[in-house]
Amino acid sequence: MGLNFLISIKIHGCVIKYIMGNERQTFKHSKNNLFFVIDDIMISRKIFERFSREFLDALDVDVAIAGAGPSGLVAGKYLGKSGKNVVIFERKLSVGGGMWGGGMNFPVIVVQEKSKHILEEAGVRVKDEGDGYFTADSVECVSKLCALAIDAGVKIFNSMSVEDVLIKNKRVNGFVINWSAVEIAKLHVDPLTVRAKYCIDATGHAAEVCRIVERKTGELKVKGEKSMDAADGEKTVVENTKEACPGLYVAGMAANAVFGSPRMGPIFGGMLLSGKKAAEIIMKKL
Ligand code: 48F
Repeated sequence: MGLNFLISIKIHGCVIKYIMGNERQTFKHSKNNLFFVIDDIMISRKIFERFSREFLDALDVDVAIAGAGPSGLVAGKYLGKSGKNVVIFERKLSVGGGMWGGGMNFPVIVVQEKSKHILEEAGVRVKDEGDGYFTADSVECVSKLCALAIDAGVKIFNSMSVEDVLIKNKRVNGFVINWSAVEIAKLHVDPLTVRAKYCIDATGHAAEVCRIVERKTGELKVKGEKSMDAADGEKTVVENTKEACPGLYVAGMAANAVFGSPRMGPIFGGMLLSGKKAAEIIMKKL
């Protein structure tokens, strides 16, 4: 509520009503019609006001996730669905990480029987190709996994990178974030900090958050991923989904990078199951 003034002007039979003050809006009355007249500054105001509200809500959360690839989106979805306050920071403008391109840019991914339910819960049309192999359209997968995470209440901030962690009592207690544009332009701009009860590194092959912890605290050793072996990679990515150091969990390809297991290419069942496992472990602790 604020102080508002109503200004009413009649031009060529049209009554223009302009409300000045906090509730600023312009309406044009013409005969029985009411037209909404767009104010450029109101657009800026609405964007900034909503962003501010949502960003304030993200400053102190249950779970903060770095990376909105398949493992991060799935972890977020299950945590969000259980009522936890979850935020994902994604460096790029787009979510989905390495899922969009399927295999070598053929926009199809492969999943196994035991993981296909995660795609089906999102409404993805999974095709049985025989012999235990199932396929899905990679663009459909990203779109629907993202929609499911958002519908579960997860807030995704794109174009924001995790550049450090918040450490308290030798435990990871949150992320230090900055605009990706600042990072890319190498501008000397100090970041902001968010607190989280639990953090997940879902940054993919680079395992960026774990590498930061390794470099700055020495508490963690990132072994580095091994060459392609789909069978072993798919098994180990789920096994490796765990707490990498106090307060910080790893999911997806980051888990195999930290614990020195193989990559697996465009079979995504392990990514989905890893995201789900990370969420389940953290849900038990919250
Ligand atoms: O790479 P990505 O898709 O990770 P994932 O969930 O899935 C791996 C598969 O895509 C594929 C594979 C499956 O067989 O091997 O590679 O493990 O998604 C990681 C996301 O994290 C973002 C990055 O832009 C991508 O969207 N990311 C990376 N570093 C940061 C980050 C960072 N420091 N801050 C924020 N986002």
